[in-house]
This record gives sequence, structure tokens and C-alpha cells, in this order.
Amino acid sequence: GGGGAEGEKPLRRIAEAFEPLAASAKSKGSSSSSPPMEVGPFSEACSRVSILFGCLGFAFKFAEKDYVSKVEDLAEASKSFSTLQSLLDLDIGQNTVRQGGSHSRNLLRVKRGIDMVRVLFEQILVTEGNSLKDPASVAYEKVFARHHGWAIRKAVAAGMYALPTKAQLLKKLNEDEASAKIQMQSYVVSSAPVILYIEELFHSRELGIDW
Ligand code: 1PZ
Repeated sequence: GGGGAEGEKPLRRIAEAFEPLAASAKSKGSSSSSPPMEVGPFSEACSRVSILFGCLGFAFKFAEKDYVSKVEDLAEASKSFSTLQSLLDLDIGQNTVRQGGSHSRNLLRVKRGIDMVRVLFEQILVTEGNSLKDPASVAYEKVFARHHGWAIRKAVAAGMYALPTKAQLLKKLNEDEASAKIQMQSYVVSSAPVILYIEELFHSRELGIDW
């Protein structure tokens, strides 16, 4: 129990959701500007990542709540905005880009979440042994640590000791070593252009991404 129904392949579902987004991110727009990316498919792909929290133990419940609420905000926004650019442009017009709970701010946080998973998988792929502590610590350091205050960093560091082993994680995800490798690699490849694309959306509007 705990890892979803028999026969389900959550890792493949995650990887598959990012493939069309990657294709769209890499396609050239009509002008020098980025091609549009739809909010709905993006938030749907990000919501598939949430299953990983349940596989990583109680320590990550608080991260899950925060991530899921931000993805839900984007899903809700998809009812009023078709593209990520229109969502950013609304906040720019209202001067609410950095405001707590704004769609733009949530988008930047969610982008970090999918980036952390990308680095985590990358690290799992190159790390020997059965512990997830080093891969998870590297991923957190690279993506989130500098954006979080002392208390959160300490809580995350403590949570690293409560992680399952890699074997336990793969079992919950209904994968073996070889199949997991394929799906993780696939996510690493397809998430990268999506992450870069979102960063470029912020850069091209001179909004910065380090806040
Ligand atoms: C094996 C890997 C396990 C490590 C997982 C570590 C996850 C990071 C823990 C982050 C705790 C987040 C607590 C809340 C932080 C919020 O203050 C910030 C800012 O939010 P705002 O002020 O804009 O409302 N939120 C974030 O930084 C987003 C955190 C999302 C965490 C997603 C992690 C995705 C990794 C999943 C791996 C399963």
C-alpha cells in the first residue's frame, strides 16, 4: 500500500506529461518572442509530480502542502488564462508579480519544484548505493536552499534522515532499477527545456528569477 494501485506507473506518467511541453518549449515562435505555453497542460504535468511526496515520507508533508496549493492555483488560473505569458502579463499590469500568492510568484515556486525533481533524478542516476540522502541534499542545495530561511533549511536537513532508501522508493513507484532509470532519464531530458522556457519568460520581462 501507499504507492498507488498495482500496475500504475507514476514515473512514466510524470515523464510523459512533460514531453509535449518540451516540444512546445523548443519550437520557435512566429517572432523573436517565445511560443505560447498553455497553463492547463503545464499545471497538469506539475500536479503529476506530487505523487513523489507521498513516496518520500511524512517529513515532506509540509513541502507537499505548499507545492500542491501552488499547482492548484495555476490549475485554477487556467480557467481564466490560456497561456503562461498572459498570466505573467496580468500580474505585470497590476504590479502584483512578487505579491504573495500571485500566479507569477506561484509559477516561479512551482518551476523550482520541477527543477528540484530534475536535479534529484539526475543525482540518483549518477549516485552509487541505496541512499537518497546525497541526491536529495544536492538537489535541495542547488535549487531551494538559497531561497529558504534558516528554519526551513534546518527542517529539510532533518527530513533528509527520514527518507526511504532508493529500493523502497522504486518499489512504491512500481519500478525496477532499469525501468526507473529510463523514466528518470526521460524526465530529466523533457523537463529541462520547460524549466529554461519559464526562466526565459521571466528574464524577457526583466522580472528576475532570484526572489
Ligand atoms: C528526496 C527529496 C526530498 C527533499 C524534498 C525537499 C523539498 C523542499 C522543502 C521545501 C519546504 C517548503 C516549505 C514552504 C516554503 C515556502 O516558504 C516557499 C515560498 O512560498 P511563498 O512565500 O511564495 O508562498 N515555497 C517554496 O519555496 C516552494 C516549495 C515547493 C517544494 C517543492 C519540492 C519539490 C520536490 C519534490 C520532491 C519530492
